[in-house]
Amino acid sequence: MTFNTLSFETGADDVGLLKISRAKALNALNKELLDELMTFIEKVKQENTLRCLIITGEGDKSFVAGADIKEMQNMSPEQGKTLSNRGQEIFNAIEQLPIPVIACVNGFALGGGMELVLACDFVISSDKAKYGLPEVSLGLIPGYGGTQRLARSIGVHRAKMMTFTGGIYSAQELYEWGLISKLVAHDALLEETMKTASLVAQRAPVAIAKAKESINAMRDLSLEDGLKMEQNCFAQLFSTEDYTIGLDAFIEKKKPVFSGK
Ligand code: DAK
Repeated sequence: MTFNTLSFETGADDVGLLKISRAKALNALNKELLDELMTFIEKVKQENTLRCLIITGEGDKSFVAGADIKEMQNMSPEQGKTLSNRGQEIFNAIEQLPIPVIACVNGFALGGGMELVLACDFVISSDKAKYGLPEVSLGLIPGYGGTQRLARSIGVHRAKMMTFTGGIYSAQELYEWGLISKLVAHDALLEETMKTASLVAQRAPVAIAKAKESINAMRDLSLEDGLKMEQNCFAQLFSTEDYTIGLDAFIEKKKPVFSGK
């Protein structure tokens, strides 16, 4: 896959590394980038060869500095709605991928960049990264899911503080508030993220997909319905090849090599 605004490589254990690559604009999400991101996510889903996907930003300074502000000038409410719809569609597709997606946050994660982080399954962050939703400084609000996903991640009151101040918050704060799963020294970020991704990639893929489906559904279900959903996902795994491989390997004291079936 070749793109103008993304770069991609596959490494050991079928871990994919996607870099958002518009370094001259601090990796801001313009239309071309959003279109390429959607194409990329659709291909990942269709080809079904990756075991884990890492998303990071090119360069040393920025993950994604938001939606491209220069492209958002002079828009009508209809155009705003179309843009918001497109961004939400792409971030939903990331959230619903059957493989784990790790945000590897190497610098500024602002506006749409913070919303991209929120669509990922978990977050490994440089201790130098900075987070924020500055949209209200531009007379806007987050339009790619930020008003919905942030509160579900760090709680309503902190989400409102971040959104209403439009301020920039440190990685340490976001770690304490639970958004960041692992906080690492800036220079060790990629190596640490690769290690975690590699661990995830060696686990049973269908089991991970079912765990992701069940955890994601938790937000919209009562505990009772969520527990039923968990039961169904759990039960379905007993018909997989990986279940046999996993249990046999444990009993034979071997390392399981999962087939993903
Ligand atoms: N868009 C376009 N270009 C950007 C950009 C952005 N978000 N962020 C940075 N750049 C560009 C700068 O214009 C500059 O380009 P040149 O002037 O060199 O051509 C280059 O990147 C380097 O940036 P700086 O020179 O500003 O670098 P500094 O280190 O001085 O500052 C900064 C870094 C991240 C603090 C600063 O660049 C900054 O404040 N950037 C804007 C951050 C921001 O406000 N992000 C949120 C964008 S708003 C919606 C849908 C979506 C959204 C809202 C509504 N609906 C449809 C309703 C989402 C909105 C956003 O994400």
